[in-house]
Amino acid sequence: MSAQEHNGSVLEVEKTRVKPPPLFKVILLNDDYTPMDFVVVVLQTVFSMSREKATLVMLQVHREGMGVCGTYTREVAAAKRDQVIDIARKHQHPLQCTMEET
Ligand code: TYC
Repeated sequence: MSAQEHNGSVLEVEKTRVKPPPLFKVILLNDDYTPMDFVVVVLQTVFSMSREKATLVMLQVHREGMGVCGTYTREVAAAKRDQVIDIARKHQHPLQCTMEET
């Protein structure tokens, strides 16, 4: 903190800068059993993707083993990861989802 003269009065200048929060990728993992249509609906529901975008991401995961669904702050990423895991479990599919700092 430093003092500056301004219009005859002394102002304290706050120099502390807050760091931007760390960001986390939510990553969807491939498996051999979860139906493609189910994955598309999950991506549309949890990540607000269009059907077209969700289909592209699902196919990328299917072909390459994993794919990024989006990048969020820690709490939002964790909530979305948990939502995917919960919906999959409820429907007895082995779909897995994880998060990783960018
Ligand atoms: N590989 C699955 C199948 O052939 C489809 C799938 C895609 C599963 C993406 C999971 O994250 C996933 N039915």
